[in-house]
Amino acid sequence: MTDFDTIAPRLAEQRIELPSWAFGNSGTRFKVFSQPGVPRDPFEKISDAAQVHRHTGLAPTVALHIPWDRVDSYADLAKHAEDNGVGLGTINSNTFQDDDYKLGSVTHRDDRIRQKAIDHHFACIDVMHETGSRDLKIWLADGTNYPGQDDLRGRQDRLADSLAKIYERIGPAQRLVLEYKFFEPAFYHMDVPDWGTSYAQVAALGERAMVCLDTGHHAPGTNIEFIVMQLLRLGRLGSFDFNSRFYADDDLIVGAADPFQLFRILVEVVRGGGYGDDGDVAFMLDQCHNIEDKIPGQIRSVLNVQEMTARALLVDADALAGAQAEGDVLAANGILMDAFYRDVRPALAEWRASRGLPEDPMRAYAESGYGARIAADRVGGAQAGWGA
Ligand code: PSV
Ligand code: MN
Repeated sequence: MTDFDTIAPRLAEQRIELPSWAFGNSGTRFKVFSQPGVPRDPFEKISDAAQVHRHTGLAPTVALHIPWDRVDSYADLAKHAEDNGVGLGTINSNTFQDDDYKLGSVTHRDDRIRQKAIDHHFACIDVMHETGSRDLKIWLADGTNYPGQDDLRGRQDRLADSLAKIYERIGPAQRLVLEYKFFEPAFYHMDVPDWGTSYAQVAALGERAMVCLDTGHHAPGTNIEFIVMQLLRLGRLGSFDFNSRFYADDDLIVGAADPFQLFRILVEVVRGGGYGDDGDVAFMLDQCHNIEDKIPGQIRSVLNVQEMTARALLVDADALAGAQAEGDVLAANGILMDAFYRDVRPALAEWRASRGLPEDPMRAYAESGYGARIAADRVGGAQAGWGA
């Protein structure tokens, strides 16, 4: 069995990007619950995100969503991030909250609306130049609700055409990452419903176009780790949007609903060379904390990813390869399960302490008084929400 000290150095390679929108109010279509101390602007979101990194050392960058995080000066926002010990990361576009996009954005039949959606991505690329961001992440709400509503193939062709225009605009060190989702908000078909469609579209663009895998965007029962393996094998896994779900796109804390699935995913990430300094996969969270406190919700999330990564690294790869070669089904499965059942929490607490981090980041945050301070200070103004 691999011992913890052997894998410990690799843990320092872990970087998990936080979504700015996780710190705003969120909810369902039934109710958005507000919480005291919620940020009123992107600067306050960054300050909150910085708390997660301060206590865990795991989350050095924050992803922005445009236009939710539009500011007058991105240089000032980047400076604010730097002053707080973090940086700005992926830029997420948004073509799902404008009346013009009711029937589609980059797939729309109307040239004007299609161009408007393309121009929005150009504006996001301008932001990327200012923030120094590497990735432009595109998730499209485009799709239809009723059979016959539109020509599926025509929409796919327009999608390809629009993406080509956007791709042409990104800089040589930047990447376009296309996220897929099997349903919602459209219910009959989505224009980018699955990894295959995303892969087909990005492969036609060029080498700096990749797929984003959001763990909540598959039909129940989908073998997500197989998709991870395949995209790494094809060299097209650009990023993860981590979260967990019981039913649909629940956006719950990663590793909460199905810890074993997170383990299986991370085993394939490690196996496929996607982890750490050797890989160029962006590990992002895409979650909402509707009823729990947001900052500790994010701390819990990055710790869940770290714990499961440690277990994935602990898999005895040589023994596993041996058992597989022998066709020893039970031994191979047993080797994997041994790593999954290892309780790495005490070793991780020690590892943190050895790096000057709190042994228990959840407790350290609670004792820091930051939550009470923002609740007292952030009075007045409009709290940020999903969509504001
Ligand atoms: C869509 O459900 C999604 O996963 C996309 O990543 C969006 O950008 C994000 O949620 C917004 O929270
Ligand atoms: Mn997502």
